[in-house]
Amino acid sequence: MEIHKKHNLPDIAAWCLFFTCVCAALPISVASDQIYKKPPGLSFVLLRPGEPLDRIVRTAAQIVPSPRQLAWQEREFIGFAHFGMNTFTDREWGEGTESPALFNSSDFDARQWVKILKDAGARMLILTAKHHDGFCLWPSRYTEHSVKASPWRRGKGDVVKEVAKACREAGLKFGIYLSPWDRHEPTYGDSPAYNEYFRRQLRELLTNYGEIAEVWFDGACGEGPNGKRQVYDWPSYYRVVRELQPHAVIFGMGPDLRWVGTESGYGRETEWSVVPVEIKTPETAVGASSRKLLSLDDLFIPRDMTAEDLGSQEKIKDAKALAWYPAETDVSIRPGWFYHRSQDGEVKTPEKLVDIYFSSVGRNSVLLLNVPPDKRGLIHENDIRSLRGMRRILDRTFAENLAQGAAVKASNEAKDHQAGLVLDDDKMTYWTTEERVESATIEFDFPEARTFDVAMLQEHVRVGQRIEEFSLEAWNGKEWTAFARGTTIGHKRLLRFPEVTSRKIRLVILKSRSHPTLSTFGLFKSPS
Ligand code: FUL
Repeated sequence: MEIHKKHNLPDIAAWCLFFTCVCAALPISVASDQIYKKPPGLSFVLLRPGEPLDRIVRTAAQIVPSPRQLAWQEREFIGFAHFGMNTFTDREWGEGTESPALFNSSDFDARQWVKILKDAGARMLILTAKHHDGFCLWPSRYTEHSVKASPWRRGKGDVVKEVAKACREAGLKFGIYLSPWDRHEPTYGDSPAYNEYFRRQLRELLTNYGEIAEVWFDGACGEGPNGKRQVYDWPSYYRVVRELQPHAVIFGMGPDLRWVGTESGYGRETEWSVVPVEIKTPETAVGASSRKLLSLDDLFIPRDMTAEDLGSQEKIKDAKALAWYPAETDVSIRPGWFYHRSQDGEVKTPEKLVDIYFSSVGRNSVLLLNVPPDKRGLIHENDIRSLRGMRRILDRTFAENLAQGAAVKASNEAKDHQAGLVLDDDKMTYWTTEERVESATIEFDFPEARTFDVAMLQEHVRVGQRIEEFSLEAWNGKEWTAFARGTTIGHKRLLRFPEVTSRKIRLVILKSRSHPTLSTFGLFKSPS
């Protein structure tokens, strides 16, 4: 169990939740008292077998993101750079037999990558430090198959270092993709030996390049030269990450972030950040360290989470454990992940990228957009054009929140959480209802009629994700008519609908797992 320094839940509720859920399932000795000095906000709970559904739903509504998950979520849009041996061989998956002599960029400029992505709105950049072919973009001590054997910068270059530095200079976070599948490394398939090799490489990357904010683990696995299938020791990889970069989130085959389940850029309409997770039995995992509180890291078993419905009441009712495990949506600006000249004419249009933004960031996910640098070591002009076009549309769309200036009132308000707080710019303030009030209405009265076709809703996910169903309605002088409907909101929900002109609108929260919260409400008009 992860203990956070934040205390997001009402103290008593958090204490009880923690106690019932964790102690019910763990050996009592695990619950050593020094752990309980401060009730934590929980990102992970074990459920007691046979727990009634209403209790499970209430528990789910109180699970919160860990500080590192929250920081990641608030970044919203991340750049991805697939660059490596495949850039030069014109392939997507190398075989590991490629000569390092092929790796050579004439105009390599990491600052250009970072500037382009930052201008597009990205707040972090993840680099493929090693893809499946095993070629390392940094001069690893543990292999010769790296930039140091290449002609680029006469073998003295380090792509990871240059990209990390460019990110730091520009104020972007930096993340690494390190492929566990390695088609070059001779120890691959000899599981203990390769696990050690992989951990050493992780250590190099997490030690020598400053802050790393995300570590991306893909699950691809194959056989080594010995004909044996490699067995990855995931928990030992997580331990290296936690030790060296405790603020980094682990994506994919790790316990912090899940793959949304498609590479199209389109997330789910209904996207719960709290979902059932597959775990080892706590008794097996606890081992000898009875004084140590278990974290999800100790118990986590990676599994396929690509189904359409992951977090509905139907799905959580038989769960053994629930965790805050949000979705990251990866997609490439081109058909391939790596640069291919033949795809220069197939770069996604600005309009397509905007649609992807609405369907990822706007569906309670984080967008991870891959923009692969070309053989020169630069982002191609066509990609730049599309990114600039996307940014222009987004900037014009979100230039003015047309809900500002409205008189706001709600059917119910908790003390210090007035309805008007949804219009301030402070992400820490929010509207909520009194406990047990799980459906509510919040009304916006404008001084004059306003025209809009985009809505933005944000829950205050620091206290959990709760809203299950809502509608947006406009007053036409006689009655309320719905112009948009939705299910989950989470960190951010963006909705597009045919233009509406009205003096009065309302958000109706039809169903919520606990008293609903809303930290931001916005109405916008997209450029014609
Ligand atoms: C996949 C890899 O096999 C692709 O080459 C790419 O890196 C993508 C982001 O992840 O699993």
